[in-house]
Amino acid sequence: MCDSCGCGDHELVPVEIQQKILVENDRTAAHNRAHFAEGGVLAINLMGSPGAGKTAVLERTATAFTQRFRLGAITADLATDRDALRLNRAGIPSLAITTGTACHLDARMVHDALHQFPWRDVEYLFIENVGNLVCPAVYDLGQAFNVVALSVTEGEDKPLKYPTMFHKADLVLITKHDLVPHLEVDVAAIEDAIRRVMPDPKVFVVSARTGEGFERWLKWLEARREELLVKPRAHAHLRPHPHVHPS
Ligand SMILES: Nc1nc2c(ncn2[C@@H]2O[C@H](COP(=O)(O)OP(=O)(O)OP(=O)(O)O)[C@@H](O)[C@H]2O)c(=O)[nH]1
Ligand SMILES: [Zn+2]
Ligand SMILES: [Zn+2]
Ligand SMILES: [Zn+2]
Repeated sequence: MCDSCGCGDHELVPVEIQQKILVENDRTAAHNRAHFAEGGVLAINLMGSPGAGKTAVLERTATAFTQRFRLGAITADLATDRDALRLNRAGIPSLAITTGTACHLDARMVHDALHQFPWRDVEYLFIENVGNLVCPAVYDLGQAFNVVALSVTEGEDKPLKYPTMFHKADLVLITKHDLVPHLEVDVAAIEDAIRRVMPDPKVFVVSARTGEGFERWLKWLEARREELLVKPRAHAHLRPHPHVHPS
C-alpha cells in the first residue's frame, strides 16, 4: 500500500491531504520541467503494468539510438536495481530509484535523482515508472511526454478499465506483438479501446523481441527532439542550486 497516495483509500489518505500532496507535486514537477528545458533534455515518462515490456522497449531502443544520441534513464521499482542494471548493460547510463512502499514515482523522487545523475549530459532522459497502470498517471514528474506500454497479454479491455493512464498518454505502445499467434487476442479491439479513452489517439504496435514497429517509435522520438530544438531554449528562473554530477 502506497503511503502517499493510499491508492485511492480516503480513510488512509484523506482527500484534503491528497490534494495538498498533488499541489506540492505539481510545483516540484514544474521545477523539474524548467531544469529539463534549460538543459535541452527531452524527458519521457514511460508507464505501464508490471511486466508490460517497458525495460525491453528501452533495451531495443538502445541498440538503434546509442550511436546517434546520448541517452539516460531513471528506473523505478519498489525494490531492486535490476532494470537500471539491464539498461546500463544495454548502453544507457541509468540510475535506479527504489520506492519502497510507493507504487508510483513523484516529482520529488525524480528531482532527488537528478542530483545523483549526469542528466545534463543526455539528450533523451527516459523515466521508467513503477509498473502500475493506476497512480503513476496522477503524478506529473516534469516530463515532456507520457508513453504507455500495454502488452498484448493484458487483455483487450484494460484501457477501458484503467482510463486515467490512457487519458494522460501522448503515445501508447502495444507491446509483445510477436506473441499474438500464441494467444487469443484481438489487437484491433485493444486499439479500439485505447481510442475510446485517449483524447488524441496515437498507437504503435511493437515487439522488442523482433524489432517490429521500432522504426515508427524511433521516428516519433526523433520528431519530438526536433520540436524541442526549434523551440527557443527556456531560460528557467530557478533559484540557483547545485545539481551535483557524480564524480
Ligand atoms: N515475447 C516477447 N516477450 C517480451 C517482449 N518484451 C518483453 N518481453 C518479456 O516480458 C517480460 C517483462 O519484460 P520487462 O521489459 O521486464 O517488462 P517491464 O515492463 O520493464 O517490467 P517491470 O519493470 O517489472 O514493470 C520479460 O520476460 C521479457 O523478456 C516482447 O516484445 N516479446
Ligand atoms: Zn532543482
Ligand atoms: Zn522494467
Ligand atoms: Zn501510488
